[in-house]
Amino acid sequence: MTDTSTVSPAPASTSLAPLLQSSLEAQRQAGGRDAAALGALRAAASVCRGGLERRWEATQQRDRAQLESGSARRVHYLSMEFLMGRALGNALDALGLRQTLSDELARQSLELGQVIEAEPDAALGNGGLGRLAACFLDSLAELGLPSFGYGLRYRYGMFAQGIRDGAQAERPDDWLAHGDPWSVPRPGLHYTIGFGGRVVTEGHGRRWEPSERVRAEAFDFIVPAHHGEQVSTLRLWQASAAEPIDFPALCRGEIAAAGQHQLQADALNWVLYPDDSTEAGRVLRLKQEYLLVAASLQDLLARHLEEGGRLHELGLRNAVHLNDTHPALAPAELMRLLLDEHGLSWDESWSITRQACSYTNHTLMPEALETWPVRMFETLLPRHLEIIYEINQRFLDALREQGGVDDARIRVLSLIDERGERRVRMAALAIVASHKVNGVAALHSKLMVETIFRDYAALWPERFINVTNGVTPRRWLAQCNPGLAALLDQRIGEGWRRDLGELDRLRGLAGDAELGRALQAVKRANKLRLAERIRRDTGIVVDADSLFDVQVKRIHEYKRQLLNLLHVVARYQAMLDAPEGEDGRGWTPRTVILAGKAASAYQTAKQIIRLSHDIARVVNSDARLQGRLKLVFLPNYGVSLAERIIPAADLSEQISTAGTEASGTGNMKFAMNGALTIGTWDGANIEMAEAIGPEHLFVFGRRTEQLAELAALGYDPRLQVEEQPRLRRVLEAIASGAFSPGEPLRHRGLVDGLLQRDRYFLLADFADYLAAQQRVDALYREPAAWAEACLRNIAGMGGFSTDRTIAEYQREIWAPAQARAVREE
Ligand code: 26R
Repeated sequence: MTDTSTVSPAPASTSLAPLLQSSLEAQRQAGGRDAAALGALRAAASVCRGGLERRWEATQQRDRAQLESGSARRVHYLSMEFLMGRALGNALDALGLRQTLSDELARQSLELGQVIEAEPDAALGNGGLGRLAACFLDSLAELGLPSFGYGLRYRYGMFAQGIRDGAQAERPDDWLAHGDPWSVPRPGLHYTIGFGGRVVTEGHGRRWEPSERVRAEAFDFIVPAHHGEQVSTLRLWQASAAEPIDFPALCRGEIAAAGQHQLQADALNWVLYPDDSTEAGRVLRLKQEYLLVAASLQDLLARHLEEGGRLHELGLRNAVHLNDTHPALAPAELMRLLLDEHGLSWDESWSITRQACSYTNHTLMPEALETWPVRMFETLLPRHLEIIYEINQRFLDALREQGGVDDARIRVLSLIDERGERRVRMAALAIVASHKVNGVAALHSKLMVETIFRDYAALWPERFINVTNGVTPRRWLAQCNPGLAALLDQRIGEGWRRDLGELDRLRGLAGDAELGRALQAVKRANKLRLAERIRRDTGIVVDADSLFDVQVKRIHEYKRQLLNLLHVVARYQAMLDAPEGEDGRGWTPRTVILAGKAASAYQTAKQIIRLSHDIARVVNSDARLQGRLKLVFLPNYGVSLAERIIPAADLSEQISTAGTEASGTGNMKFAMNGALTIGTWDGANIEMAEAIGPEHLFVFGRRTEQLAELAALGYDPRLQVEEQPRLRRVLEAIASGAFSPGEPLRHRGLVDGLLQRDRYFLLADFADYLAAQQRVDALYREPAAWAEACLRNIAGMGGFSTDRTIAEYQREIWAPAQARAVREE
């Protein structure tokens, strides 16, 4: 283990032209346009990396100076997921090289777009939580906060989704197949991570003797600011065997055994654990979580000491943020380091830990709250279990001392769940060890303290706060929608690029008919591009003048893609009943676009994908509709596909059951790009509606309290069906095999699930959803009014930049004053 920040990076080239030329020549001879694009990508990345590495060095120096003065803390953002997507376009913009590269490529008869598209996505995440972490790094850089993101360098990313016979088929995502031109290996930087073994008493203290050791090596991905020279760093850990070959075993001729260590270490980095999974692989997941935490905290500590920091100041100068509970071992590991390796007292160590740690919750779903069996801790992390027991003991003793807590209360507050197999409650550990805990949208934060964390919030009300999510406007506006960006520059100036709040200036221009037409022209061009992509990927031809109605996100029952499909079927049936439209004004042509991955073990989600393909086959080939309704499922949704889809959307579907979507961030991306939202009163939809003006969104459905009431009265979905003939017809068609004639019972299970329980209240919201869809049709028939509403949506989105979000984290959680306040508690 060594110096943490001054390891000199590998030399990188600085001038574009010669590098490009030689690499293109070589590739051209090797074969084909794809090879040429890959070669150009490699060359361009290498040039960018040179610039990025210079900025990285300068940032480390500047950060040190800033930290020495005590005016800032370094933020360490620990996350099992970072959905970074592609890097080239972002790097070119940050470094001001886009035009230069584009010109150079033109001389070689290549287009920048092709080169950008040759880059695979870095998909080291599952969904919202991972993409949020990536947007956060962008804003940490932009705001110039001394910061490191810490994650794992998975060999395979989120699986690639194919569709075979209308069903999801998973393939490994070999994102490193053509090398990794962005990462900066830090060969000098590695730490030892232990697992298993036993704990021994040594003097007054305890010492862990692990039975297995792996090495964690650092690979840096540099994240640049766009309006300044600062960068943030994503440091990804890769495990390798501490001793790659078991030499004695090899000498005994036991070849397979000799390679065991390496194999075990490699497994730690194989693949990102999917969010819904089976028992198999759980041990691996816990080991991955510990690998992340142990390597990151050793790195933090080494840097702190190397910079001359003293141990007792560690919490004042360093913030450790837990992105959900996945890195919640961090407080236990930090305690272990301070107690066992540095000899601090319990009280000193605990105070430092609480100053450093803070935690964000990203879901209220009880099934997504992490707990780990005590027996797994006993075998894998015995010392951490002792520490967790002691944290718990002291916490519960203090409560009993205060008085007024009975045993029932102690049982719900305890870090150990004693019902059934004993388990460690990771959220409880994260809450007790943190000075701040936040939710990700106003409603979510309110429900968090009223439901899952109610008992802790009663103890420490001031510990729980809200910080509403955002998205980076660099990737999600400037880069993905250059047409709209140019239009904004022209009409409100370029200030929005630094301060998204300036979008507010559009409000006064919303009624400007010429601007409305210009916006529509931009949208139409984006739709044509998407239509081409749809044709290429699915063979389906869609009309760019139809309303593009889009729902893209992970497939999950609570997100209610199935409700969307019920609407498609209802519309299909109504179109056949009344070809001239229900009001005689004809049907507004629609293209319904779905995309998203289902967790490989999540059968219901996979069934929804299957159903969407079955409905699509029937609807898309029915000539009676004259092409006025199409349904498309675009495979392999990910960051880059989102960048293509979102700017082309007219309508954004944000239709989760009220009270279930913590925030959503896709909702923000769509509205910022001039789509109108059809949505429930849930997550950040609520704050968007308030910022935009609720009359400019299509809000529908029962609210959280109304659903609670309905449930309390004993919700019976079958009553909905009895009262609503349209709903009955839709369900009958699906259940009887109208869309799966070869296998009529194929979708019976989905329909039965709705009739028997309907956990997410699809049937209760169905009628209102259809009514809202009719309002959508009506407004779309008035292009000027539609365009005005779009402009008002964009105008209201100024507050949803992660620059605002990160500024709030800084002020409310990470600022030095927040750490100092812990001491006085
Ligand atoms: C393995 C298991 C513990 C696990 C469960 C759930 C792993 C990952 C998840 C995914 C979660 C927590 C997630 O992605 N949540 C999403 O976070 C976004 C960013 O805050 C929100 O916008 C979104 O509403 C929420 O679902």
